[in-house]
Amino acid sequence: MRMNRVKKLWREGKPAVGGWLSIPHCLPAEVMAHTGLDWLCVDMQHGCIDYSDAVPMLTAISTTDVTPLVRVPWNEPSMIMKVLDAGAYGVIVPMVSNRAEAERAVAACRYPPKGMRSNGPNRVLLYAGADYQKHANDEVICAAMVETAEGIEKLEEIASTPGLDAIYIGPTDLALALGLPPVMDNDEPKHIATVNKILETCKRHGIIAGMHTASAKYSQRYLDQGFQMVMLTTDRGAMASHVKADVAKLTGWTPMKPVAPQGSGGY
Ligand code: 3PY
Ligand code: MG
Repeated sequence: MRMNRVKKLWREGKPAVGGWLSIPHCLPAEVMAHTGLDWLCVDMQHGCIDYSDAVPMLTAISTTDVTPLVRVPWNEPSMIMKVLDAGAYGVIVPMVSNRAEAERAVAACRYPPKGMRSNGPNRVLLYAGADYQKHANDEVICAAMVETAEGIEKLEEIASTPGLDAIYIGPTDLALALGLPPVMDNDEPKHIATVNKILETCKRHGIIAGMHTASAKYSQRYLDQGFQMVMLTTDRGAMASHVKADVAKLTGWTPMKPVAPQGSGGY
């Protein structure tokens, strides 16, 4: 089976830095796959992306060794299985709040007897190779997002779910769950304490801690702390911030005022 770069890095005790895709086309996906990142996540929850967009995006990523991941819209086994069949080497499952939900996500990622994934690899056979089913249970990443009040409360039972590879933090939903404004790179003491607790819990249970950020500064902070799955930038965010920075450099003209200035916590 073709290597899962992220799993390999984790087995070597190294971190994996990734990017986020919310633009529904193969070209930004391919461009992002040539930037040095270890993984890219096709965001079907909040990105403007449906299944027929996701498939060519996975194809574009697979022209490189970047690990293709999908954030599914919800903890729904049929969609988890469909994106894995289409070539995702892992899923990020939003809003996982307890052991039963974590088990449901894991089971959808694993072939029997470990789980309930139905056999029907499609595009993934072209990407991974003919021995895919033999290795898929070990190589496919199942990451559960902890970002709800119940998930924070039941962190211990989620982190100890057999077969779960990682807990990935959604900082803005986490902030809302803590009664804070939905800020992505967050310095609120309550937020920092919860993030630290999730990291410590993941380490104790021998699973990977993942964090979503909106800047290199915060990515570096979480890497230094020991997060092994860190999201650096998004296609949409990178495009907007790069153009805005260039616009600000020019003199001798008056740039248009943006109609919708980007707030915090956007994608
Ligand atoms: C959040 O901030 O809640 C996320 O899910 C980030 O993707
Ligand atoms: Mg979220």
